[in-house]
Amino acid sequence: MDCIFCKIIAGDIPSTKVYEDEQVYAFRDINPQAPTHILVIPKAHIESVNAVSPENSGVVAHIFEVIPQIAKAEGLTGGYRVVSNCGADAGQTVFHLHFHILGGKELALEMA
Ligand code: DGP
Repeated sequence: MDCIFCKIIAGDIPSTKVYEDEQVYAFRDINPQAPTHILVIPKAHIESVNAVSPENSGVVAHIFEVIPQIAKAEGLTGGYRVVSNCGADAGQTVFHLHFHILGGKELALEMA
């Protein structure tokens, strides 16, 4: 499959890993928008939030168990933001479900 994030999971494209287990992979964003900018992705290819279903939503729940562990390990004691862009209008550029963890500074409040 021609998916950048599937290639990262497979090790065909290098990445800076911050967490991995059977279901989930997390790595540093190549174009950080904050001092800490990590992407958390399911190993199974899911296109976007729109493709989450009863059959695959277990991994999404698992991702939200993993995110606080990563935030703690990264020292994001002051808080952090979790973002998933869904579709072109939201600026989704990689069509493999991913959650941005942004932190390490006081983030702007504008959401749109
Ligand atoms: P989004 O715009 O929500 O689809 O975010 C995609 C993010 O993926 C964007 O912040 C840049 C990041 N990204 C794209 N290609 C690569 C890559 O090859 N390596 C890493 N580490 N990040 C990537």
